[in-house]
Amino acid sequence: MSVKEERGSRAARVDAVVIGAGFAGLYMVHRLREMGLSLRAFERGGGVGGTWYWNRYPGAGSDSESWVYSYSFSDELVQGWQWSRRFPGQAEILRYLEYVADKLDLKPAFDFDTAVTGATYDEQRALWTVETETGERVEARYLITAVGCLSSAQVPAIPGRDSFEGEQHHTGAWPHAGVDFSGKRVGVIGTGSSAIQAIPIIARQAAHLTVFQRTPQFSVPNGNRDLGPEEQARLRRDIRQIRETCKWSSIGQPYDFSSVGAFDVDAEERQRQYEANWQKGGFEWMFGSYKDLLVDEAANATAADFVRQKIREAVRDPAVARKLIPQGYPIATKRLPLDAGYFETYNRDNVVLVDLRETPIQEIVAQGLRTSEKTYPLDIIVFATGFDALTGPLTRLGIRGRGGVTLGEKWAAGPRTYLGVSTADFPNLFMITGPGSPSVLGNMPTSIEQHVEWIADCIDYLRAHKAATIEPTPDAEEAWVAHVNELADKTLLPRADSWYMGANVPGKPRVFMPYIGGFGAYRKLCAEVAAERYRGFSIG
Ligand code: N01
Repeated sequence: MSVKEERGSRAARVDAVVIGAGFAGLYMVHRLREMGLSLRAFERGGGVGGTWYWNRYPGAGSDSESWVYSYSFSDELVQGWQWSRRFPGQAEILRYLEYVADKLDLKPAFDFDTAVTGATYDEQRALWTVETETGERVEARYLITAVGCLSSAQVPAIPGRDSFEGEQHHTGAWPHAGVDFSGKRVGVIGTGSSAIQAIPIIARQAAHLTVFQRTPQFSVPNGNRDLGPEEQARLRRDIRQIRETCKWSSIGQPYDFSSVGAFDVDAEERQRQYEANWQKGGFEWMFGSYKDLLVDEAANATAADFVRQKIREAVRDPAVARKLIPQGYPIATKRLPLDAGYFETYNRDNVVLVDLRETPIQEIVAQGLRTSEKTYPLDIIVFATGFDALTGPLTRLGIRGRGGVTLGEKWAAGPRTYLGVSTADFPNLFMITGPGSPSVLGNMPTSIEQHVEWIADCIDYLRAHKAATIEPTPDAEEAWVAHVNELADKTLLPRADSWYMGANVPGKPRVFMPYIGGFGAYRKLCAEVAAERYRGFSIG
């Protein structure tokens, strides 16, 4: 049977449509199937994996420890898998998701290579009609997006891009066959997390690397290492407790969060603490050091100064170090990257740093990239320029709610949701890790599991009560949006031009999009909403 015929035989009317086959979509499909719902699931990629299907650039991997960067809902899945490294690379994470998909037999539920191009709500029948790029239309009671937060690649509109005669790739749409950098002159645009992972590796492979930096980034060593047999055994023994800690922690991680303020100790002790945590590596450097680094400017400055000094020590040429040292925004208000030898890479003879604040990009030409100073001849350009975060993956689906209004229209001044999982005038639409939920501020699998389970329970409730629809009341949504903003304003995070703020996408409204009240607190709140018969929702 051809793929087309097989698709043709699939149901055109189902209980639920799920979009996406990453961590979120796989678990959602599993839960809905277990509940006995009929469903269709669409994935624009050729296989499972989501983020890890697309982001195959050199050095791509997770900044969450492997043993928590996975599902916790099934003991069998947990015990049947062993991670090799503290921070897993892209290939290992993809293998893990393949393992889960095969173990739970999830692949047959998906139509791969099938992008959703639109979804329209029919108010009379309380049904969604989902359209795909193959021209198929499927009707469903529930529409569930599992499209990730960082899956809509942002390629800057630099004049002349199409005239470039070499290869050009965005980190988030990397060729599956890989890119051969050997003997090549490579340009990387951007210095965010993706670039900071890729640059040390590309520098070792390429003949020459030019890094085009607009904003210098703070970065902390990841301290990655192989997991030895003893650590593996300890993790297997303690994993339940570790995962339970994640579920109630502020960022879905099992860290030893500090309860001490930066000025509760003297400068010498601070230095000792920062250094000790620096040697351990990972985000604990931030969260394990002092509790007030994201809310107190002076406390934050002590951490920022520590990293600035580390950059000075790592980079031999003081002029290059000066360009690399971030100024003008508090540390970790742009998402803090973790690295393996990033700053040291600038000591290599084959690496040049171009400060775009001094010499901005003018255009891309056939043979390379021209700044206001000169033309850099290049064979390959890597766009490590990030994503239209949080809202982009949703608005591009072409979802139309009541009255034909699109999500993009409704969110023209910034995303408006209730709990980050639903939005008024879009009944029975559930967004896994949508804007207004903690999502990207913590460990994604922890956030995803909580949302999937909450959505599954909600659908169960609706079916048990023979209810046709659920959607937030405008008042509840208004209050949630205000709450999300109010919490963000108590922190330093809105101070930076970050993708959390939409600042990396020209014309995007400047609004802090995720919920920063803490993952554990959010989980509790969502549970209370459900227990109070879905407080803030209207059920029809
Ligand atoms: O994207 P980014 P990313 N001209 O937006 C620059 C997650 N992630 O793909 O700062 C020149 O952070 C831009 O400059 P500026 C993680 O949550 C996780 O690196 O806007 N430069 C910036 O330097 C992360 O935060 C992992 O001035 C331009 C860079 O491009 C998120 O994904 C690994 C430009 C974009 O940085 C996004 O990371 C990787 C222009 N026109 C990613 N436009 C792990 O867990 C943009 N830039 C390991």
